[in-house]
Amino acid sequence: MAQLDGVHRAWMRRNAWQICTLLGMTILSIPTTPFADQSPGTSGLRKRVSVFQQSHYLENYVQALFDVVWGENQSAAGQTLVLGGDGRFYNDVAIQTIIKMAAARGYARVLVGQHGWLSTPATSAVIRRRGASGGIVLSASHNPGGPDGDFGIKYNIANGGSAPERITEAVFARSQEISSYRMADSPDVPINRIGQFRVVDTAVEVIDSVEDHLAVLRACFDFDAMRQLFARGFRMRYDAMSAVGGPCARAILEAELGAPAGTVVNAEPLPDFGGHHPDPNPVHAQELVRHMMSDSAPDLGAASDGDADRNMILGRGFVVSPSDSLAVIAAWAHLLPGYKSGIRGVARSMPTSTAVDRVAKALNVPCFETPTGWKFFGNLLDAGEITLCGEESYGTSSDHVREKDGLWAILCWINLVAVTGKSVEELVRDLWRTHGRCFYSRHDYEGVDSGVANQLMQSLRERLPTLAGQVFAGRSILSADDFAYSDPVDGSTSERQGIRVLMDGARVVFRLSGTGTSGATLRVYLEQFEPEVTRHDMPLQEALAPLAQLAQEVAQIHTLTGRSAPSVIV
Ligand code: G16
Repeated sequence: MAQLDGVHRAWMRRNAWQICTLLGMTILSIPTTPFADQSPGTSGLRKRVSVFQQSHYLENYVQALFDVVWGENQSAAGQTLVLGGDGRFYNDVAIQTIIKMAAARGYARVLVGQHGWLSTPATSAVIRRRGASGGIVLSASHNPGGPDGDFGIKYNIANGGSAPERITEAVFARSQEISSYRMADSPDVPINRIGQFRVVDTAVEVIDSVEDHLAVLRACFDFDAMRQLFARGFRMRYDAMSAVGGPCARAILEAELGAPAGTVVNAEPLPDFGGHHPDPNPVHAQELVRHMMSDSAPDLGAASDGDADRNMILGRGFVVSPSDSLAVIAAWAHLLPGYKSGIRGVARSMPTSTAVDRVAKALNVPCFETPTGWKFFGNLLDAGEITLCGEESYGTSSDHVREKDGLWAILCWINLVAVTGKSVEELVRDLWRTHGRCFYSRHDYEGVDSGVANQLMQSLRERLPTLAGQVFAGRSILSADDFAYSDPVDGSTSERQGIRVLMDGARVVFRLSGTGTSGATLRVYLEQFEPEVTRHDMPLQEALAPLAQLAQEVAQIHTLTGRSAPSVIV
């Protein structure tokens, strides 16, 4: 190589994998047949671990992905891939497979998080800071892990955000026709230590899994104010749920901000999340909720999920709904250093409550309503249309990365407590007092037979034109539709994104989850607006009981599924 001129060197790099194949060196071409079930859901391909453990299953998907991103038989010469996951069972095996496939594809560099760990927001931060062409996140997010749990794979593009539907759909289409995949025949890379390695012509760099993320977060917040807050005796508990958020939370909260050791609990990432269901909501983070409701509760409670992009916030004896959390952050963002010149706009997923809409209106900034799925925020963020976005499913973030970011949201709250002098509960009550309270809850009917769930949605769709004017559970329906979204930036459209039933000051939304791995989950989202302060203390489910009854009747849930009550209420 040393004797070759630049043109030849570039040609050799571009064609590295073909050359290796020709010379019978280290690239294997392995015959395979398609798997029919590789269609991705709301956020990547998620399946049981046992499904991913089938021979060729992961390899087929990665080959299809590379074929779509680079073109069939085209090399990724000169490109950088970021690779990591939430540390769940099978993460380590999948990482080695993907490193070898990336080498076979001719990537110049693969940046792997140490131990194979990179949270979803950290992956986004690494892609953006290091100019990578994309990244692979190995995670099934909040789904349980372990040999009997779930596994998942998701591709993020050069802006650091999840691949849009046109890419994920193309990957599925390609996965249905592939007949072989290529991978380097090389030993495993020791990913537990930071260092540089080589696989064929690819430089594999094992990087610190929190450094880039931390650097990005530092630019958003007033670390001095937060340090002083902890020094004054402010106390919190952060439950990392034995998932990948632990190391970063410790590095920031305990090492940088001076929170006492032990502030972060369940901080060690474990392949089975220590048996936890790593979903930060009052149902699955019960231990934290109990602690926050007890006499020894600290000032703030927080939790994040498997890949640390979701978050839950609690005050002392007080649960903050994710929709309210987004609205509070939007209302006070100008007090945070990264947003001191104000926010350009906000976005929320359609089923998320309209609390943030009211704040946006008061701030005179636009508020966008997108389908469920973080990927729909990407264009709006890139185009500078919005600064903040969030979802009812415990996701909140800003334009500092292109993913939701659990730790970012938690730091927002700590920083806001520090600079306003208000408690978590006071911040939320201020929101309600100023803008009215959106009583909001999601009722999930899990494990419904897929055929029955689809029939229920179909039946609702067919009855849509007749619903307006009808009365259910004593409430008159004003209008009903099937949410469709037209992306204002690229004009792409997404239809059939959920049934909206509107009443005066209230709303019920029906949709099927796109992240489950067995059966179907019917999600019913209930929202009741209450401007009257004296009624803000009504127990949440009591305030929403009439809407829950209406939802049952409109969608004939009991008749069609046999379920008279949801299995999970968040
Ligand atoms: C994913 C998506 C979110 C979505 C959530 C729930 O989150 O990124 O945008 O709100 O799933 O989706 P569904 O209601 O279809 O189950 P995560 O944290 O699982 O990646």
